[in-house]
Amino acid sequence: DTVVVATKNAGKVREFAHAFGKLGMQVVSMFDYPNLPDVLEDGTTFAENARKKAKTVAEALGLPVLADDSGLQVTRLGGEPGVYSARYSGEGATDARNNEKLLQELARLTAEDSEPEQLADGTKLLSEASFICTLALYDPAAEAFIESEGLVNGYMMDRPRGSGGFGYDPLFYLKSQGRSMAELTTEEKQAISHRGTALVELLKKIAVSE
Ligand code: ITT
Repeated sequence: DTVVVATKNAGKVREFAHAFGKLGMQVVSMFDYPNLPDVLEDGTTFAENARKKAKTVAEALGLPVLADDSGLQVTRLGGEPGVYSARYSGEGATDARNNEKLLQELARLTAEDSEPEQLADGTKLLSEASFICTLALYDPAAEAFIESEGLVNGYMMDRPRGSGGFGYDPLFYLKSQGRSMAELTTEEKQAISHRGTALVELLKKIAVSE
């Protein structure tokens, strides 16, 4: 009834706790295992990093462990920040600094684009973008992975909107919702997000493998 998630990201913990809570399961995270060493995320793909986090922690604990590697890809920034999403603003990166850095990069795009698409309130949509989430579940007894991926498409805005979610959510606009990702409830975000989609996919694969 307990799922170990190899994450130190409080936003991810909240979303996994919400999703697994609905299935009657509890989530424990790396906040509950403060003595485990950090996993160096040096992979070149989301999948590689997710596998590395899941396997390292699963072998340390001797339990099956789920890991999430995710990020934002901005089309007009050549897919950046991508696998560097968490470290976009450099040493000591925080969500706030990463968003600040992204807004600076987007401001450059505004200068290039004289007629960006605008919302009714004047917010500019500066680039297409996607959130991507790769999940890896590693079972050390079986020495086997189950993996899944989810993606959601949207647009980068020139100013933040909303206070929900985490990370880059306040800058990510969803035309289908007429709102930013940070203006959705956890439940609404789960229904459409990269993480929600990846989780549904993973649960299907687990059901098939059992
Ligand atoms: P763990 O590795 O401990 O899980 P992390 O924050 O380092 O935590 P990642 O390496 O996967 O996680 O980096 C993900 C980055 O992408 C991070 O900057 C997040 O803020 C951002 N991100 C991921 N999912 C997001 C979401 O649903 N909404 C907004 N930003 C998200």
